[in-house]
Amino acid sequence: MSPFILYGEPGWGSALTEVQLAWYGLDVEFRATGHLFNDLAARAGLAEINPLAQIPTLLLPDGTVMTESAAITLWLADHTGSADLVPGPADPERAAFLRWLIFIVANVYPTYTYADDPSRFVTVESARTPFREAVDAYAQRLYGIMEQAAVGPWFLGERLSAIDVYLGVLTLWRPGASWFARHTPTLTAIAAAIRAHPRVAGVFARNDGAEEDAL
Ligand SMILES: N[C@@H](CCC(=O)N[C@@H](CS)C(=O)NCC(=O)O)C(=O)O
Repeated sequence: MSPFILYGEPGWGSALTEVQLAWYGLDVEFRATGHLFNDLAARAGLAEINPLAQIPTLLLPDGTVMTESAAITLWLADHTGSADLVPGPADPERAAFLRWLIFIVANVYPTYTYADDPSRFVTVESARTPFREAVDAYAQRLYGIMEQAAVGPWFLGERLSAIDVYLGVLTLWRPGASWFARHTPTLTAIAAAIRAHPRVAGVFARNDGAEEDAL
């Protein structure tokens, strides 16, 4: 029996956690939820564990339910005692790490929450497309800010971190690979490097191409 159970879908946000579990060599059972927007039964099933019906949802070895990818990121670093992906309190990159981790989950990730299925938030049908376009444009502005902040060769500089894992996954999504390549070359290079990293390349291969750009 695997000590961790990860609810997810290939290419979705669960990949953030799946990559980190693989990085640390932690054994996990992956349970596919089904398409959370198209399949009501999939939503209802996951909602029994996570009332928001979002992925990643992770069951810890003691049965505790963990949600929120950033919280899981910090918890896994504590659990493993490793500073590989999360700079420790005395690390000079700690402040930048925390800033950009929270920037991603507080600013970038919600643009997908609101624009993936605008009908959940916009009752007037004719307003949904312009709403989605506005939210997607805001996301592009956020990625532009991250592009300016990226140091290279990894986001924080010489040191790889979980921010790079996020970039490897987020750049699989809207606005799509060609937009990222044209407008955010540094983020694109970081994403390519983490996806090719021998420690996690297999997990990225399982998740790459699975998520429709169109979501
Ligand atoms: N704040 C959450 C966001 C998770 C999230 O939005 N995941 C998406 C998949 S990429 C999801 O489950 N969407 C379904 C929904 O919003 O109903 C986190 O950081 O883990």
